[in-house]
Amino acid sequence: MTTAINTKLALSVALSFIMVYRVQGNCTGTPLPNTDPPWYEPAATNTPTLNIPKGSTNLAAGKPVTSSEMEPIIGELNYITDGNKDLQDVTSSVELFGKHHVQIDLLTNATIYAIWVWHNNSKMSAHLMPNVDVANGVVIQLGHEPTFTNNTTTVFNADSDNSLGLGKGEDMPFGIFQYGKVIHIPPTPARFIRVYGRGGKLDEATKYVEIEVYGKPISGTEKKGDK
Ligand SMILES: [Ca+2]
Repeated sequence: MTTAINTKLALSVALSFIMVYRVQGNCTGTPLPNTDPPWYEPAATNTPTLNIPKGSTNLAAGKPVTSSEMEPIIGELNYITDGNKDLQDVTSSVELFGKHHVQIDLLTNATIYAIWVWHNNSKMSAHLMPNVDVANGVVIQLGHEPTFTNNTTTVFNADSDNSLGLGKGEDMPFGIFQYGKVIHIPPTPARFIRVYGRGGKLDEATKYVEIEVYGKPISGTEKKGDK
């Protein structure tokens, strides 16, 4: 009888020890590595390097901006090319909702080498920490006419489920932070640039702070604009 009790007691103590060990292991052990592939590209945490031919400039500076949404939720469309990239400044960015595009007329035919896009989140807080919000489904097209009906080139497509109807893309969504996202492209002739969006990780709002388009004008093709 005593032997049976001792055996039972020993088993109980052993079980308790195992339970304590497991609990402690769960609390203080090394976390298991997250093996899920990243679904977005983390934002740059320093100013990115712009690899463009000598003599290239930001051809979008001060150029006219139009959109599929003519009444932004907050801000004015021309904030996208006004040169103000301060994420904390409420007059630096324009907010659009749902599926949309913004379009810049470079007012010249040009050869384009890179596009640099700055987003914010709808709370104006993307300067505090990278990747709190992620730009989803961004598609960038270059074209020669404002309607983008012919001869357009898609140079970036992160719309993985084709929710914008422009075809599925293989590019990654990207984290939002103050240094923006640089997209280098093969030299591409264009006059117009369209940037599509459909919100971010946090909500369906897209907030554009600035879009820069780096290239070289093709001489003799400059047009007069409102600005
Ligand atoms: Ca701006």
